[in-house]
Amino acid sequence: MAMFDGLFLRGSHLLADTAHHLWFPEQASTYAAESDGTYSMILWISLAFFIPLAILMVYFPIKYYQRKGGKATSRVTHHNVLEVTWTIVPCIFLVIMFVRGSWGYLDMATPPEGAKQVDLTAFKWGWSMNYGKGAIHPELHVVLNQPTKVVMRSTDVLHSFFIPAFRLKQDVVPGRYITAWFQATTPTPKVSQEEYEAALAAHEESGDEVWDYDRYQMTPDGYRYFDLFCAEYCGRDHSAMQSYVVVHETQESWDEWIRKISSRGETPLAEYGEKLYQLRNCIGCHSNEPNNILVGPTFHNLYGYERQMADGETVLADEQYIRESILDPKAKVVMGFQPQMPSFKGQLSDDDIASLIAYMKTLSDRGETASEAALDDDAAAADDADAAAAQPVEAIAN
Ligand code: HEC
Ligand SMILES: [Cu+2]
Repeated sequence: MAMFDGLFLRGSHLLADTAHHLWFPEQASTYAAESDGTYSMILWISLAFFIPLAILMVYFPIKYYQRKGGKATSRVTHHNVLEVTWTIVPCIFLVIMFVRGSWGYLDMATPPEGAKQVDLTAFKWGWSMNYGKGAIHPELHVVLNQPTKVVMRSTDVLHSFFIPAFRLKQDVVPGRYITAWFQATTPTPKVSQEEYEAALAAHEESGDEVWDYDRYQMTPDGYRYFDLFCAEYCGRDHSAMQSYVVVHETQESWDEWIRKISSRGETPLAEYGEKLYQLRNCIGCHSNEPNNILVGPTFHNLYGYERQMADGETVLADEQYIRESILDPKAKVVMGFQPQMPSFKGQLSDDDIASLIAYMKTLSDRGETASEAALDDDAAAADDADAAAAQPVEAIAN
């Protein structure tokens, strides 16, 4: 807001700069500087009032303390000039804070025309970004200097979408769509090839299942990133509800990444299924080891075994059952568990589900038994998926 920058920014800019280096993270979006400026202005005004007042509150009782038997003094009830001053002056400061805060808020609340849209789903405990055409990923990828609009929803409880470097924090309230926008001004480039290979080697050696972003300071594709946090306490793994923001320098680089995540390509089903197991955060609720029960049952020896349902029914965990468990988790609830699993309807393609099932088979000693029948089932399932894809609106509403 240029006209207000002139009015209010100048004075607080120098102080904002100091504060910025002391306690703010990097400013990486168009409105980060304005946000810091407003914050600093309010901070310094508050301190300018608080410090003298606190000193006087200590000093006056000491200075005017009357011992017993002292002479009575006259009572002062009024001093018009003083009272008018201490009303008007703070009022002016309050109006300045309000106006500047409102301008900043309006700017943040109004996505510019033509902003690129990303659909975001927040869930216990992770983030899923839908870029359209089946490109779904937990990382948020955007293009430098291009406004991005994030349309958010939550599948369960209240979460809060927070990117400190962009000075963007927005509650994601269940049951409604919520929009936020930003324009990134600092790229997070790809690391050098040597550095990337070193990280890949270290990852290989560690034997870790999941990529350790903090340790390598890059994404599994070798990009630097900004942090994305959940800023609203939302349950057991709230503190792990993080994601990563990559700012591509060019549209081409972004396109290339989207192509890379869009499809399985030549990757074998089971291998891709394992990747989805991590990317779609099944891993947050389901382990793949024997006897390791998280929020949901382990995938170890799930496929091909009889499952006991909460209503007493017994079901064989075949393709059909697993597919239903993923698309409509509440249809059959496993004995001893809460119906906490979100539906992945409209979120996983049929190829994705086939991949996940193939992965579960590798985790089960009965993985081979039903694989003949599976081929037929998969074909039938593919038809279902095509039908579902033809109704995207319904899928999203679910
Ligand atoms: C928020 C936690 C959560 C997430 C995330 C989650 N699940 Fe579940 N899942 C559960 C719970 C709890 C159950 C058991 C209750 C039920 O049957 O609904 C379950 C049950 C299942 C079952 C049936 C298991 C059995 O023992 O019979 C399958 C299959 C399954 N989930 C697959 C998946 C897949 C695939 C993903 C990832 C795409 C996933 N789940 C993500 C919580 C979760
Ligand atoms: Cu959360």
